[in-house]
Amino acid sequence: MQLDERTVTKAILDRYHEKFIASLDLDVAIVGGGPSGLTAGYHLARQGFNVALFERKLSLGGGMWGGGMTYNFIVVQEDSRHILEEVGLAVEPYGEGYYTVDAVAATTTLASKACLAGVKVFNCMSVEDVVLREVEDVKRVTGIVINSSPVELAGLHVDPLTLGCKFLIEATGHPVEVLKTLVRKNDVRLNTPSGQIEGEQSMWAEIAEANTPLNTREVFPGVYVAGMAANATFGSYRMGPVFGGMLLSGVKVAEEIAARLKG
Ligand code: 48F
Repeated sequence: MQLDERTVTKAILDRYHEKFIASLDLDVAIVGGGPSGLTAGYHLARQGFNVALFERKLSLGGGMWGGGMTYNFIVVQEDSRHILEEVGLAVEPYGEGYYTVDAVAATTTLASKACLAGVKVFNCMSVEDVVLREVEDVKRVTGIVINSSPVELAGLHVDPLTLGCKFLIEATGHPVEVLKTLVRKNDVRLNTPSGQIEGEQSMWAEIAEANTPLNTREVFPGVYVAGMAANATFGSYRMGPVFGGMLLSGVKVAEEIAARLKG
């Protein structure tokens, strides 16, 4: 065979086009490829749902690569270690109730599992807005508005494209970026005490970890919050390089959305 560069180009264009077209009507759009988004994606895609994940950066993994302050180990607790063990990671006990995991192994494994389970990953792609519709007199998010990250970073005036989804998972971490856009641009109330984003509080790992799965829920018709975004939305604390809550949140949001998609 003679290697023809034009065939390489066509192969890439065709495959990306196929993936894009297959993502026009998603069951679930996940925004953010950190640990909560990846875990949610893996648990949804393995059940056969049409799931895509949008990540602004080139690499998946969000804030998990660097462990704590670039010392690249993460800590998880007893109730979440099984999530990492199930995907084949070595989880090492450290004292009573603490477990450590290599941060790079955890990040790459969660990313790999999500991809292999069938999550359609759009890296280098930013979600800049949502699509709103009134369904039976109730406003609901029915899609996402995306743009290429280099366009966004360069501040170029290029219009975005739009994809449809039954559910959106807001997993953008500390900035809660997509939900912020929703409340800034629209006269809407969230399912939070103030109806708005409550805002993240300082470090209190124990409370924050307990709250992350509890705060993982639907905050607006069609929109679930997961991971650190869930805590920031409901006004809870940050927790630093303890990742149990992120993983439990990813599993919980997948279970809740799967039940609704099946129901
Ligand atoms: O921050 P991130 O890792 O979110 P997470 O899954 O996990 C939080 C932990 O990493 C850590 C912590 C807990 O131990 O406090 O911070 O909640 O990943 C969020 C990802 O979302 C991407 C961003 O680049 C990051 O990789 N992201 C943010 N906004 C957008 C986005 C956007 N508008 N479009 C696409 N991706």
